[in-house]
Amino acid sequence: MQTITIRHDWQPEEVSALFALPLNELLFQAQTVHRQCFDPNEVQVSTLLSIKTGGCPEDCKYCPQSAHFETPVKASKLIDVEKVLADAAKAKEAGATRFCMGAAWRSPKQRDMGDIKDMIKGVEALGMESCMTLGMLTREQADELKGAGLDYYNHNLDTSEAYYKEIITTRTYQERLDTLDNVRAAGIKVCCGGIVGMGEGATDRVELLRTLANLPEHPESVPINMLVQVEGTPLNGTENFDALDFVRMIAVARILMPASYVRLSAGREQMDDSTQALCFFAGANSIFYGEQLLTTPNPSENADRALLAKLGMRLEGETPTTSKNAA
Ligand code: SAM
Ligand code: DTB
Ligand code: SF4
Repeated sequence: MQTITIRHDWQPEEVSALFALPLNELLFQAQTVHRQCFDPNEVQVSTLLSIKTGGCPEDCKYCPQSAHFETPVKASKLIDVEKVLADAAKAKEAGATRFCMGAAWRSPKQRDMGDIKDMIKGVEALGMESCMTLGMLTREQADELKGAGLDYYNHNLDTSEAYYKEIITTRTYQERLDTLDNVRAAGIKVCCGGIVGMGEGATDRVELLRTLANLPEHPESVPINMLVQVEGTPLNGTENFDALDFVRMIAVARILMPASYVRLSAGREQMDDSTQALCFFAGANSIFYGEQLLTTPNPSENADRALLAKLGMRLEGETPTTSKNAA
């Protein structure tokens, strides 16, 4: 079997050339790489929960949770540990293997760290993987979360460094990279990706994927989000992003980061089955599972089970014979 090469020296022209391939050629290359590292019929599923919603001091132009914009999201405090663990148990029952907890913070406050660590310990005790996304972390905070048993930290670069300034003014790209370094140094697995459909150009998509692939280590998980447009956010009303360009984004991510999980993330509620099927063929092998993302809708578990059954796919960890989606 051909050995897979993990590269960290992707050049702009090489990545642009992948995007420019005829779609069939690009999909064939991506599926070939995918099969060298993964079972093509398996999908890893994580369930999301917003543990602290809205009122965020950051001004990310896509986000309904920013306090800078009038959106339908109602702000609330950090929710109780018991409620989080009850939701995690339900997600496990439904088939999720990872529970991802998100907070609308610039960075966690020390006073909240006790509850955060209890949530991590509780999720681990259920036998699930834990993931948190809480904003920027210092090295000390990353060490503290690692000490509680945290498996993954999600912190997205969102777009290219050049376009970042158009989207967020309250923090820098370098601060995002510094948090990723802190998470990595603490020994936590990295979940890092971005959003397309924010009015960025093709070069910004090339640069986002190139930045991710040229990190010292590839993120173990790479979420590719399609912008979910929410009333009141500055990006609401942006021209819809072409579905096949989204498929290309997944395929190039797969080729650049062969051994990483590429997550078909936000935006599935607005996508038809054929687009999602093409994303899986392009190398997506992970999704958010459960009827809510953080504040916006996601397909229901039943709808996803039906889609996976139609595609002859199964949840990671389920054997073909015990697959609940066969029912
Ligand atoms: N506040 C923390 C932060 O920004 O890192 C954690 C939560 S934040 C909501 C997590 C990620 O959700 C963002 O980095 C962004 O990539 C994604 N996101 C937020 N709003 C979105 C939207 N409307 N459409 C697609 N993705 C979105
Ligand atoms: C990621 O890349 N996408 C998720 C998760 N990481 C935290 C969040 C998507 C949020 C979509 C908008 C919302 O539901 O508020
Ligand atoms: Fe706050 Fe995160 Fe939303 Fe930005 S993406 S406004 S940091 S919750």
